[in-house]
Amino acid sequence: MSARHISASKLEAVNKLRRRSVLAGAGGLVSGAALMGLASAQTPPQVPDDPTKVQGRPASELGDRSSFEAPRRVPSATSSLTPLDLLNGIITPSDVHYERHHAGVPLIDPRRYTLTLHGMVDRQTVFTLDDLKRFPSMSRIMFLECSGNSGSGWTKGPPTGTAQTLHGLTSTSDWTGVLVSTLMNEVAVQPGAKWVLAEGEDAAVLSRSVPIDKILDDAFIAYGQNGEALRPEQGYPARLMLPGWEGNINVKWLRRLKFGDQPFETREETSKYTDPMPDGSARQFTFAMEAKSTITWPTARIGVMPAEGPWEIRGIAWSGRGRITRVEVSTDGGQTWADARLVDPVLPMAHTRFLFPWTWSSAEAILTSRATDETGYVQPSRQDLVSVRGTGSIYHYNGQQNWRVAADGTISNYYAA
Ligand SMILES: Nc1nc2c(c(=O)[nH]1)N[C@H]1C(S)=C(S)[C@@H](COP(=O)(O)O)O[C@H]1N2
Ligand SMILES: [Mo]
Repeated sequence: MSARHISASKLEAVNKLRRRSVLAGAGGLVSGAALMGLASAQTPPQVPDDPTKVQGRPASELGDRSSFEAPRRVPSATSSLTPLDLLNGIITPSDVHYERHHAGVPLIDPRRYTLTLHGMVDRQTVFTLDDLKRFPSMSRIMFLECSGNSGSGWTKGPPTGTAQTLHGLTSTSDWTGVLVSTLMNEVAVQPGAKWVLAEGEDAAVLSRSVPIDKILDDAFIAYGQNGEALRPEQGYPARLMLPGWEGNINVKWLRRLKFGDQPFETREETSKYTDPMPDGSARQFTFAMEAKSTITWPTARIGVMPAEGPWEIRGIAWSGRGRITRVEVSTDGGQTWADARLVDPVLPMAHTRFLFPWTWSSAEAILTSRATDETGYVQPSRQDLVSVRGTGSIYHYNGQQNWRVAADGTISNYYAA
């Protein structure tokens, strides 16, 4: 029988059942509020018994989330973490995009904003924001990731770590802007130019050197994010985007690009953002973020498995070197692996969702994911990563991470001995 032809008495019975199950679920809702990212359980919104009997609220100028939902970043003074374990899909809502500011968020008037291209060019040029928007535009869905993301893996992070607190310095947006190569046509870059200095207009005057090949390949200046203007936290009104490369070099509040014949050796590429190696040397200019993945459900955020039986393990994987081609999941601490299903769209240099059916039988399980990208690179175990890199680094950690589900259902961030 179709819903349209359902009898009045049957409808009444269904509604009664629904009301009862809502009440039965109420206890679970309170304890589950934090883990589901629900708004404060102490002040539940007033909901009618039967929404079909009262007029709903009218349309509005500006929307807001359901008052039952409250995904939040976890902020410190200088950065904030995306709640990866509370999100669906691959696009990070702009208001929970992770943040990393070296000297706070500057306030820049878009009417006075300019971007200057100079140095080894024939025609030094100052572009206004309107100028940038007038050029042929492009859009790209791509992740940003701070090279410090997952850095607690070097020292072994806390058992209470969640996908958000361990890996939340990464987000994916749909960015719109103009290719830097388009602007380069305007200024006539000289043949000897090999590096480009990108400089921000914040109090950190953050600056980095970018090889010209990357600039010519896919670098762009973004002024749009997820259908609206860039958020101030993401570099309003315009920032440099270097697909797949460490967050730091994606200079926000971009005010100039200077073309030169060698790297500029700025603070952020000498004393910072280099990786000490076990032999006493340091890696410099490690731009691309290597393949990584994390299970986003279940994680320590939910504390304990809700029940035994069938569940779907969910997660995200990404690589700064292209598409994710495979994600494997292990439920026995890496002894055996099986392929997870990748969810379309699978885009280069973007978060990619993976799903893995699993039955929890009230026994201990160690859940791990490992990503492979289109170059064939496989995300290493922590042990394999440390055997090459030592433990002296703070940046560029991409080791596999484990969630231990104890026999009593308790979930924790786990490291093999
Ligand atoms: N001008 C400027 N650009 C900047 C930064 C900054 O502090 N100032 N932080 C960098 C770092 S370390 C990272 S990880 C990314 C963070 O980008 P987001 O805040 O949009 O996530 O921006 C980079 N670009
Ligand atoms: Mo960063």
